[in-house]
Amino acid sequence: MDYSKQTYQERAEQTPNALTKRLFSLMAEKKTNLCLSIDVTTVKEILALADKLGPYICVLKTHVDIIEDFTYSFTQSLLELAIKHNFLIFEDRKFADIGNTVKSQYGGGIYRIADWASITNCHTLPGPGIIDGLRSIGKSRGNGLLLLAEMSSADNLFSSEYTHKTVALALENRDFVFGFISQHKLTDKADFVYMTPGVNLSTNSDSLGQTYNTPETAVGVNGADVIIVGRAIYNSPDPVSCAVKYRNAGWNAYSLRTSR
Ligand code: BMP
Repeated sequence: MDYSKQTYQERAEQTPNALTKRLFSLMAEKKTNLCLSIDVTTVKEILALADKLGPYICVLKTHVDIIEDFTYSFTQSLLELAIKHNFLIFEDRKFADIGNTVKSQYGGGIYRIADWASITNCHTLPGPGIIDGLRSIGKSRGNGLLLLAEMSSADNLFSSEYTHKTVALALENRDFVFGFISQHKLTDKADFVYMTPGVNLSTNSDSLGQTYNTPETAVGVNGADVIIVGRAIYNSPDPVSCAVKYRNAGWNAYSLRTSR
């Protein structure tokens, strides 16, 4: 069945995956499919933006290794905001190494990502061992993994064969893999979550190869469940009204898609 026409609430009720259930439920409750990509570089900026924009987002996506004044206590403050505003934290780490190495990168080091980010992602280039390594750290904590199946950057090297093999890996590892970073909905076979970066209402590229679609294209045409928006919101002079604009655009596209 084509579940892109089902509501988030219906998909929350059907899925056996606790993290997917939590995400779709909070999206339905808050009426938002907006993930804020918070790529600013100081703890103060991140926490201030997360507190202001938290009510309008379902997921907050971080790049923890760009934070200049990172301390582990920052992650605890972020978790408090995630509870206060009911959003999930996604560390966009894009792991890409052998299973044994990603275990240490995910669970250890100064970031200890697995302790505070319920969502992370990886490339599938190394093969299934990367998923096994990440699962061995994340599954017992209730975390979930997204596989990078397509990217938004121009002339990227993701072939359709690579994308298909990535989907196959996801299907074989559904106990831990709950979705994709992709530009399209990739299968009707399973209830995966599709998160799509490269979303902007006013431009279709940047100067370094990023390409953008509108929320209408990403959600309405290409079947994304969650839109990921960064600079368009945090560089705006009024991030709150801008986040509301993207939240409404994403939600309207979803409402149209599910009512067709
Ligand atoms: P922006 O909206 O400012 O272009 O940011 C997009 C965000 O999504 C960045 O954090 C980037 O690392 C991430 N991203 C992307 O742009 N394209 C992809 O294919 C995968 C990503 O994770």
